[in-house]
Amino acid sequence: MTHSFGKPLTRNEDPRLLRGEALFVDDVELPGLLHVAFLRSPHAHARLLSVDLGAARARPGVIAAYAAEDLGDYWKPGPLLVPPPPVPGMVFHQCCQVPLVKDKARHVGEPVAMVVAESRYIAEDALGDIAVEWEVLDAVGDLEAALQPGAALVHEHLGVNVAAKVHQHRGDYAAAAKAAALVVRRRFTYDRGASIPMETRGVVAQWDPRADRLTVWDTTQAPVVIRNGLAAMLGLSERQVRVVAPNIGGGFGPKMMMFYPEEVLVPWAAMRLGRPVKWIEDRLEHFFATTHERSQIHDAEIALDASGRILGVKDVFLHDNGAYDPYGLTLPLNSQCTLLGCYVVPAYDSVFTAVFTNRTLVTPYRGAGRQHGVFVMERLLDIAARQLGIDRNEIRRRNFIPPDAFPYDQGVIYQDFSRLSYDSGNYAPILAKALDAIGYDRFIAETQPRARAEGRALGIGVVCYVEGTGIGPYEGAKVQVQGSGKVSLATGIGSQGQGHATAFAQVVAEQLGVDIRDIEVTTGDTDQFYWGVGTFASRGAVVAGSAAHEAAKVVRQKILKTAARHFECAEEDLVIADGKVHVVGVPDHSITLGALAGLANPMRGAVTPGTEPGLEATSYFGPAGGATASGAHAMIVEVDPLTLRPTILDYVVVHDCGTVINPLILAGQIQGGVAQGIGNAFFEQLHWDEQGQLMNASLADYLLPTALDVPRIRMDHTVTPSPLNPLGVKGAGEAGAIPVGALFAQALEDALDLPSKEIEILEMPLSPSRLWEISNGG
Ligand code: MCN
Repeated sequence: MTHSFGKPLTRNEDPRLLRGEALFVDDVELPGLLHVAFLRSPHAHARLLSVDLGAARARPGVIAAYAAEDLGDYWKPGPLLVPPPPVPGMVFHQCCQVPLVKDKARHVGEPVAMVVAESRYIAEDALGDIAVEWEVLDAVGDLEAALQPGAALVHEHLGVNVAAKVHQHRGDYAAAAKAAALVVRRRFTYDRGASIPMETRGVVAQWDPRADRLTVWDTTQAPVVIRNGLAAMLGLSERQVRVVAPNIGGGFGPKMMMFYPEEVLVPWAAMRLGRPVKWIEDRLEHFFATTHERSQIHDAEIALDASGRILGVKDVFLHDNGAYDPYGLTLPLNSQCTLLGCYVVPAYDSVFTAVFTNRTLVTPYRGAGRQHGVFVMERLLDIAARQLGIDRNEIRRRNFIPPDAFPYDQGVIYQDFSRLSYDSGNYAPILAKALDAIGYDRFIAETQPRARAEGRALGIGVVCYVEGTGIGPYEGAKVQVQGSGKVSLATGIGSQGQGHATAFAQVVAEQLGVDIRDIEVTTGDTDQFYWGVGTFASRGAVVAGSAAHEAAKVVRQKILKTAARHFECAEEDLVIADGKVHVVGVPDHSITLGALAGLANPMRGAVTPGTEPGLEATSYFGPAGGATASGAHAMIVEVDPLTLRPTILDYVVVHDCGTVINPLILAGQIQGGVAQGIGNAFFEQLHWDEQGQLMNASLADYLLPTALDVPRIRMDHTVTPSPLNPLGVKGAGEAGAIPVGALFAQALEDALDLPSKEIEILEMPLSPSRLWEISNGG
């Protein structure tokens, strides 16, 4: 058999992407295509008094202009995408975004009016013709001030800015704190960043009156969910809507949001006008209108005995929700659950308050709230280790969940609404490998003292984390052997650069014995695969990969059955390899899979009762629970004593994502995640003024790491297969990004020798100027 599963094969999809031949949404050109521009609120919080579209409508080349009242019955808030978790006693207020502002704008950039014109230029010019009267209100930005009596209200009818309050606890934290030899209490803050995919969002929609069908090309991570939602919102049947998510230049979570106003308005306009309509987000719009992530304030404490064993953790935190909450509580719930990390925490008491603010909405962004939990826990452990005089790695070792304790029940409700249970793991070898690879002992004994003697500020950091991956509910896959001998595989998830076309082909190739170059994978087209959920939570490999495996297994059986009839032999005597089947020991006498597909779909005679024509199968896979990946990141950093600019001298990732499908793709995923993590830890931060105006909404002002800032990442893996899926895989898509903040904080503290001055880094992200203030006691 041709084995490709587990091999570092280059990606099937790359040649087309590299040659610039791949279809992205903006490449969709259709006869009679119209273009859209949106008038957006310039205010963070303002009552809309009037909108006058007269002059815009009169501009030559403008086909239509719409405000909220023009939408009629189609004006309604979008759906709640993720219902609140079943945590007893929780509070949750649902306030979903509307397509166009009707009564008041709740963040800068919220769409107020839409102009459809013969070109984008004309549409943009017409925005200047629209007269809007506003009554500007106080903006809610600061999380703590938002909860004070008398604060301006984002949603007046609620009477508060509380979007949700969720308390989860197990064990008796008060007793743990009372019995503790040490209790460390600190305030940690994690500030907002934007997601900056190379490709911004975009939608093209076409209504075909002959077929009564709507086709929508959308930069979405969840085409099936968009199809279903659009059908409901536009009064169509699901069969009347086709959503295609073609090649997408990065999604990272925000393109999972369902629905953005533009995603509904563009198809609606295409149906109403009977002409195809396109909207491509520009970068400025992206900063205001595409979801953000990150802002949280944690007041956390850890109680330990004198040997450094954790007795309990308490955390009270605020989460910035932005102006609406269609995404439910996924983010703060992830923070709440991921804080527990790789450790035995006998008592846990955590309560979060999600706060409405006059800022852009938040949805998951690579890591999806997990960064915060890891940052808080790893920082608490660092501080506790220092105060107890225990080595920072040793305190982690002493608290690791032991390998024989899995499945490990964490006793809290997770984002998939099940009780969080780690399926498998073995953390000590991961930490040992990371320490070894980074040369920890030698660095502490020799390198750092020598560097300090030379006046150089070198520091080392090592942190551990878990990543909840591979959650349900399900994905499906259809595998089909064509008469040409080529194999097709279709699944309902979309791809944004993860290499699915190759990795899933490797899964199928393992069963069907074909070259992966002969397997054509289609993702993100609802006409190709009807059911699905989406690409998020590092679930593609686990859930869609397993569905592909199951479907390929059934096709393999069909191949064997058909070939056994053909050769008049037992199925057990057959070998499938190199796209052919032969009887054991007679490789020269073979039949191709294509010929077998023909036999399975005969033009004469009869198909045997109980047999289906063709060599194809559709299977679904729904995991019983998430697959918990884990890892350790280690870094050596040098800080310029004058500018406080850090340079990463070495970076090591040791990672366990169970069985690996393609080590090359995995390496790319980790490398990309770390680069994003570095951005989030040291470069990317959104700055707002008191009126809720975003001050750095451009790539000149919002800093991204460049190739010079991202080092070569050295990687190693351990393999603890997941018992919850047939491949034993765990996800890996977010692992690179999750622990980088915690790692930076530890390594920078070490480099600047801050503990000797009793200075701690308790916030993310950092910058040279902020580091200067912190190290000078600010
Ligand atoms: N993989 C593997 N072996 C494993 C695990 C994963 O070979 N044990 C491979 C998979 O087959 C897949 C890739 O690694 O090709 C990522 O798989 P997985 O971890 O299952 O993640 P998803 O496919 O669900 O992708 C989503 C994940 C998330 S949540 C974010 S955010 C993210 C990420 O992937 N966004 C990305 N990686 C990204 N990469 C690119 N280029 N662009 C994005 O938008």
